[in-house]
Amino acid sequence: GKSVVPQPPMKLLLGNLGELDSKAPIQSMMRLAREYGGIYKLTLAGKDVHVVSSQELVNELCDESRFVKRISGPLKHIRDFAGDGLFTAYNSEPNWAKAHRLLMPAFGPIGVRSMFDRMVDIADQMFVKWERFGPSGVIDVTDNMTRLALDTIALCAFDVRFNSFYQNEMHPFVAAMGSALEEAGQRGRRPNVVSELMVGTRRRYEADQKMLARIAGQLIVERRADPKGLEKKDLLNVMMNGVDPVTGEKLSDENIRFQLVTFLIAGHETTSGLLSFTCQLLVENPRVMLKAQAIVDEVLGNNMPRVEDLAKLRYIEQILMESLRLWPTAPAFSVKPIEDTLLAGKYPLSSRDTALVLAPSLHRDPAVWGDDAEEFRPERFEPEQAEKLPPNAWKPFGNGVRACIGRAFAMQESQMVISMMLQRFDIMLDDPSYKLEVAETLTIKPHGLLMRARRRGTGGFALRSAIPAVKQSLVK
Ligand code: FDE
Repeated sequence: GKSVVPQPPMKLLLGNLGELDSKAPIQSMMRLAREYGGIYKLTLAGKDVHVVSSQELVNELCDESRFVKRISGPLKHIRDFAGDGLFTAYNSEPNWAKAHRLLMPAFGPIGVRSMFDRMVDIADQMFVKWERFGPSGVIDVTDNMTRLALDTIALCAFDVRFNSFYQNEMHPFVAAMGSALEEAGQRGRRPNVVSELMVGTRRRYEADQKMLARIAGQLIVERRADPKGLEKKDLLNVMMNGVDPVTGEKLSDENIRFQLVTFLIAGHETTSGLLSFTCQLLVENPRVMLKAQAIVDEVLGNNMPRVEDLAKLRYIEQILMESLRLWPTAPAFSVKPIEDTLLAGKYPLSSRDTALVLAPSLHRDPAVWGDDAEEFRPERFEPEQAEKLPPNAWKPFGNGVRACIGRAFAMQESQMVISMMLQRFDIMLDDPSYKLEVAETLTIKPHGLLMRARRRGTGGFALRSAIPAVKQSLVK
């Protein structure tokens, strides 16, 4: 028979809106998942959202013969400036499949290997800065990682240098993107009439969108004007010159502009959050940090990392996977049934319904991850352990054809950055009593995380004292 999906009590007019902290809706949903379980329903702005977080039910939602990506909530508003770019395109829009076919090879594991040196170039800029700051300099981790991730995607994908480490103010594109994303998020929670009435906010939103389109358009114009540039094999050229084998068509300038905005949006917030959470988790877990540092020392010594080294730095990859388990920086994705169906044979879902996969709660499902699910333990992702995980238990990159195209890119970048950081520095919290606070926009990231970094080999922090002792005993 059919079962009723649990739902928190509704308030007149507001439905379940009052259950969600407007500054931290994901953390509110995580709390509700602990209270109501692996599936519950929220009525928001008159629409029902099924929040799903047990592996058993998520596994069903990942069956692409029954469920497809739904563009809902904030994503619908991000279409205002990302249009039919890959992230926000409706499944039925022809530009999705066209751009997907054109860009997949460039973003595959082989394509991103050719971007390695440019990734190192940006990381080196950040670390040189840290070195010059010295051990008493306070590093705003999320700010640094955002500059790094943004400069990296811009250089690798479009051969443009934002030079974020050479200026205090971030590039105007970043400010416009940040505030447009923020407003898109707010619009998801606000009735349309209210948004229309907020004249000042609306004007700024429109100005931000114009700015994004203008900068993206400028990149296309500059590339077209520079004949040498056309020989480059970066993403921009693939988009400008590539012909889709199926339709025999090229992408339009408008669509290329949307893709540029999309890659900058999708490629920097999520990756910078991943790197920031990883720093926080490392300083909180000295055992893991020391183990990782010993491995990095063995593989890299004093050399600059090469792309071939990454295969030997599997433990760093496991650290990133474990970081994405606890704090998946794109914390949720939505699907809808292709036709009316029963979830687990008992919960009715219609094709008008939205099911939201809540990754941070899925990634803590005790049936899969055990009693120590809250613990940071990268050994979970040792190949033999990971093989035993049930399907679709770990979904930080979304699902199926609409899964993250930037996965290999983001993982390669992050693995290199964390390895280089551990190779060169001992890191510590600026305030040892700092406790993790998670800030939410469309993505999640640590709030107020301040660190210091001491160049290694010049007498380290207390934490490091274990390593010289081991080395000495080996020498004797
Ligand atoms: C996508 C994505 C996703 C899905 C979403 C939905 O479903 O809605 C997810 C979950 C993600 N992504 C996640 C992530 C994380 C990280 C770290 C990242 N991500 C990164 C990156 C980088 C880059 C460049 C990117 N990313 C990009 C992207 C794109 C384009 C997309 C869309 C796809 C399609 O086709 O749909 C995504 N991404 Fe990511």
